[in-house]
Amino acid sequence: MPIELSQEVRSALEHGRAVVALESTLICHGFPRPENLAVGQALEAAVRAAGAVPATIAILKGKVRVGLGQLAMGALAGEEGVAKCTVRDLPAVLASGKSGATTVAATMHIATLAGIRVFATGGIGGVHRGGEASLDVSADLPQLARSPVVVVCAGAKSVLDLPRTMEVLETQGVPVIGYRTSELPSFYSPHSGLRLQHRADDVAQLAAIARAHHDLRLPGGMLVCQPVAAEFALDGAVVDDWIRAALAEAELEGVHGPAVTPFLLRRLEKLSGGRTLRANRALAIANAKLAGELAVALAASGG
Ligand code: PSU
Ligand code: MN
Repeated sequence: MPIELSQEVRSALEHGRAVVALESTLICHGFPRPENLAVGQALEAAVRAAGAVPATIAILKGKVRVGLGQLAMGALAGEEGVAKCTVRDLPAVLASGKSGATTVAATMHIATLAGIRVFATGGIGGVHRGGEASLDVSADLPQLARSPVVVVCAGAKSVLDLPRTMEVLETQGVPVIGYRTSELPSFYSPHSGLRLQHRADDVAQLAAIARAHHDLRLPGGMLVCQPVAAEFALDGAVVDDWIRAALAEAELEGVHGPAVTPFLLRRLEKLSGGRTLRANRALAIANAKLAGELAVALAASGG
């Protein structure tokens, strides 16, 4: 198999220790350089501080890498034009011998191959606004129905159509658990107005749900949604105005397909004077920490 585990990740998995997968699209397309490297490193540090081993996943020179050293992460973060790889892109990018950043969907698939069961990210992809006509629905959603990984996120951004995103998750049988909330967070804001059926209020409760999910042998994953911390949260109505402006620009410039999410993130950063970036960073780090704590709790109980 063209998949290389770092020594540290391999050894942790062999000994049943806690490991947390991290994605690389967030590094290559979610944050601008040079801050992206600092974010990638901060996510790994947060996982370590919780007592787990971080496994950042990316394609480097045609190889799937699970666990990047400092050098590899630095090279990836500094490289321009790294391909954004969702599942359908993996075969061609691997065969080309080039590098690629993995989205939530691609990272979930690779984490499962490697035997990793907990994954932290910022926000998942979902049904785009107008998706009922364009059919622009992120591959993250069907992948959540296929790969048995717990994904810790801050919900999905309100650039998406959140009610339809929740409908697809329900249809696909993906459990969605609010962490200390009964409302779906909308990434920059803790609120969306959408109620969640299930919540956990501490890591032990979360681990109990994850264990039950695993024991049931459900074919897919589970989503844990943690709201952004209050001091970084942005007002939902204000963000919505920025989003509408950013979407209008995307339309005007004819941006579509995989370029949409990175384009909107850059525009929101400009429109908010950097506030969306700070919120994004804070929520991703908090998710890495929670994923680390969850992985430690699961490892302590033998999975
Ligand atoms: N959400 C963010 N930042 C990101 C992404 C999502 O706030 O960088 C990335 C994730 O890797 C996610 C992908 O899997 O965008 C979804 O892209 P698309 O909508 O093209 O499927
Ligand atoms: Mn898309």
